[in-house]
Amino acid sequence: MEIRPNGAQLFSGYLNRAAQESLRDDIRDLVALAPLYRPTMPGSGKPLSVRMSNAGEVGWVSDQTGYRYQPRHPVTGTPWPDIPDSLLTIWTELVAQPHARPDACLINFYDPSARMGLHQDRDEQDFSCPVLSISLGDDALFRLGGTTRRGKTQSFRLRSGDIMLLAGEDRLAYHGIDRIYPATSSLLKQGGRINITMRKAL
Ligand code: MD3
Ligand code: FE
Repeated sequence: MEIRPNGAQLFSGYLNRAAQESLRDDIRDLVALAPLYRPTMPGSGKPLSVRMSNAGEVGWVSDQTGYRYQPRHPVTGTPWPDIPDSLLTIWTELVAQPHARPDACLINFYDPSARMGLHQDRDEQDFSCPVLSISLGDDALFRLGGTTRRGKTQSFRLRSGDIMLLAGEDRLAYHGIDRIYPATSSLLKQGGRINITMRKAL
């Protein structure tokens, strides 16, 4: 479903339970190789509440010196693992532009108290390439605004198995996660929420 003309599309319930379980297991294997770490804010060095890891040629990292894409894990120093085929298949199913291939896959893990403030994703080279986002685990309250910080915003509840495609004008929309609804999914034994985003960063 188009949630905005020429912009964000929400595929509610795109992944069935078996597909969610299989992706969950792929993410478990991935974070065994590239452990979740807690990024810090540029400037202040304040820790984010979301823990992160990546797959792909490059991964998005944040530390006291800034935000950037880099080829190695900031804590272990190891190259990021490959993006699992299961994720590349989903990209191929939903992204029309045949030349666009994701080279970065960011894994965000939210415990029940984690949030993500309103921000734009502007660290990628080519904003004409869409971002694909997959939600797993507990429900989240997602907020989508316009391309300026002080515009109207709309809120949506994202559930396990939902996929959002951010293309067109909404590729540069402000967005954030206001809250997690604890214990709303049984997918993750320890609770919490995983968000996977695939992008072309380079
Ligand atoms: C709108 N992730 O990884 S997913 C992010 O749930 C991020 O973890 C949130 O913001 C999360 O950068 C929101 C939906 C989403 C992802 C990327 C977008 C919305 C977006 C990029 C541009 C515009
Ligand atoms: Fe974002």
